[in-house]
Formats: sequence, structure tokens, C-alpha cells
Amino acid sequence: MQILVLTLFPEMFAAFWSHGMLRKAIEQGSVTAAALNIRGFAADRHQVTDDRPYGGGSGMVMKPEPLAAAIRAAKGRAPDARTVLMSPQGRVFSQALARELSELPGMILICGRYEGVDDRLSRDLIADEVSIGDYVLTGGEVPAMAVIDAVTRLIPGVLGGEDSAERDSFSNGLLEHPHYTRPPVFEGAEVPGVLLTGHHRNIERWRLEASLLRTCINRPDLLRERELSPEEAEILRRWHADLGKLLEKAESC
Ligand code: 4GX
Repeated sequence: MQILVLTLFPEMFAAFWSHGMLRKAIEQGSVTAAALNIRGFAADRHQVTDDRPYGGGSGMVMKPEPLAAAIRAAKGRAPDARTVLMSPQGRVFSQALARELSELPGMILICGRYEGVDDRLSRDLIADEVSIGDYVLTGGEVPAMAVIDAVTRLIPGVLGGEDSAERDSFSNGLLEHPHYTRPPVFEGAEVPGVLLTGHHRNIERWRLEASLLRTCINRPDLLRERELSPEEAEILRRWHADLGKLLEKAESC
């Protein structure tokens, strides 16, 4: 996948490209990545990229000409890439959207600053708008990094161990079960005994129950959006029965 980022702060991406999974993906040729400075596309002597809003009010707006020139240059380098503006008005980012974007040949991610970009840009130069969530940031750079991270890890061959279902903790729609490593006792807290038995069926069953319980407690919205497998339905029915019995006992005393 070809990734181009348009930003006023391209230096922010240098460290991002050069560590961890993304660095390996670039080294092995699965990903190419570059950040282009929008300022370099401003035609005037002082390379101005922002201006005061028509109609008045506080804050600045990104001028359309430098951005349009930057997007056209990026499209010249990556003709098949989708242009995506990072914006609070965009489609809310999710694992499903990450999967959709991971199937593209390229992405041109546009990072706005200030109050945003001149609205006349959006017409044909911006194909998509993505928000990483309902909170206010100071620029699109952090959102672009979040999108790049979530998307590139889904590209086949980028993460070790090829098992794409496995590398995707949201793919089954549940939160992950808890994880433990050595030592067996940490500050008095033990690792759940079943994980030390080597009994794989029991371990899988314990992990599924722990996933369901976590999801039930922390993110019930995820459970409502999703069908239950027969095994999951059976686990929930058993909890229901067990809790029912506990309640009966409590009421009788
Ligand atoms: N998810 N921001 C972008 C400037 C801006 C505003 C409108 C384009 C259009 C954000 C988010 C986010 C703050 C980044 C405003 N650029 N972006 N910036 N949440 O809050 O993506």
C-alpha cells in the first residue's frame, strides 16, 4: 500500500515511519510512506497556508490553493490512492473501516489544522472524510497515525503469523480475554490456574468466558450488535441460571 500524508508538520511522521511494525512493513516493501509539507505548495513568497475566515470569528482556515496543489501532486505520485481528510465531520473510524481501507492500493491522508479547510475543497479532491472519535484535537496528524497503524497491520504479510483472524482482536466482536506472563505470582496475585494446566480445550473455554464477561461488563453495546454462537449462548444461559439461583437464596434469607 502506498501512503502519502499531507501535513504542515511532516517531521511528526519521521519517528512514526521508523519504528516497529510500520518500519518492518516498509523494509519488506508491503508499504511505502511519505509525509509532504503542504507549505511547500504555497505559491507566495512567505508560503502562507492559512487565512482569516470569511464572515468573521476566531481562528484561521486553511487556504484552498496550497492544499489543492498538494493533493494534486500527491495524486500524481499515487494515482490509485483514495484521498481522505481527517476531520471531526467524517465517518467514525472502526475496525470495519480499517478493513475497508486496508484493501485499497493507497491512501492520501490530509491533515488539517486550525478551524479546518476551506469547504470548497471537498468537492472533487477529497473522496472520504474520517474521524477517529468525538473529541477535539488540534490537528489531523494524530488521527492519521491512528488510521495508518490500524490499517497497515491488516495488510497481508505485514504482521508475523499470517493468521488474519487471530491478529484482529475485534474480528469476533468481543473484547480480548486477560493475558498473563511470568512470574506465576506477582505482588500476591496468581495467574488463573487453568492457564497453567496445558489443557487446551479448558483454556479456550476459559478465555471465551472471560471475553464474554469483560464485554458484558465494559462494552455491553458490542454484545447487542452481534449474534451469539451456540457455545456463547450456552455460557450466558448458565450465568443467567447461576445468578437466578443466587438471587433466590438471597431473597429467602
Ligand atoms: N478525528 N481534529 C482536524 C482541523 C480540521 C477541522 C475540520 C479538517 C476539517 C479530528 C478527530 C479532530 C480537530 C483534526 C480539527 N480539519 N480529526 N482539525 N477527532 O478533532 O479526526
